[in-house]
Amino acid sequence: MKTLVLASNNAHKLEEIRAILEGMYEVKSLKDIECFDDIPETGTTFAENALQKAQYIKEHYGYDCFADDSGLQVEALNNEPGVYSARYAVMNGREALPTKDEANMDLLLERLAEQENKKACFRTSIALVMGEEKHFFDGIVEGHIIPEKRGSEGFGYDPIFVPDGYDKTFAELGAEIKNGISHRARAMAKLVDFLNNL
Ligand code: ITT
Repeated sequence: MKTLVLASNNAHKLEEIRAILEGMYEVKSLKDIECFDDIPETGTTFAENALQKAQYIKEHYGYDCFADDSGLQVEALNNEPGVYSARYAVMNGREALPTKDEANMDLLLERLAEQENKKACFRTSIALVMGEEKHFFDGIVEGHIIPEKRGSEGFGYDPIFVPDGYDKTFAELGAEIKNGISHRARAMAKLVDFLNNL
């Protein structure tokens, strides 16, 4: 069986993609290939960051590899927080309190309070480095930001994001619905489709 490395240690992402590619590819994590490096992620777009991670593994460890990078873009804030979604509050001099996710959402809600346009989207880019080839798969889910947090499922900005076509946040809708329409699910489906057709 062919081997692909997923350049992530996120157990949830790994489990999900392993189940989908079962019987076709053996999917190894960074831990499986004994990579404990601090892989650089210095790009200004999701695709650049994803490629940087996947290429690093190909160059240093020799495996074909894919990596993803995701985040939230808010139209009225010049597409902030974007590639800085995970570090938004801390990068702006805030403490990650009571949690990193709470601090990120609080800052975003503050900055958006005066704006009428609440449009936002989540984006994922996946980069696949296979032999000499590079391929990209993008996923997007459009929606808007609400002024208060609602729901307790999911992670990150889920409690303040309502996807188009729904009146509940991702944190209220839960995993089953979210995984059917999310940016990550859409990008992953394109990757799987590509691999199935090789
Ligand atoms: P890796 O170790 O795989 O890099 P990560 O937590 O950095 O994991 P992502 O690159 O997928 O994950 O996402 C970066 C940030 O964007 C994440 O920390 C969240 O704040 C936000 N984000 C991404 N996808 C999200 C989602 O589905 N729901 C809510 N927030 C999300």
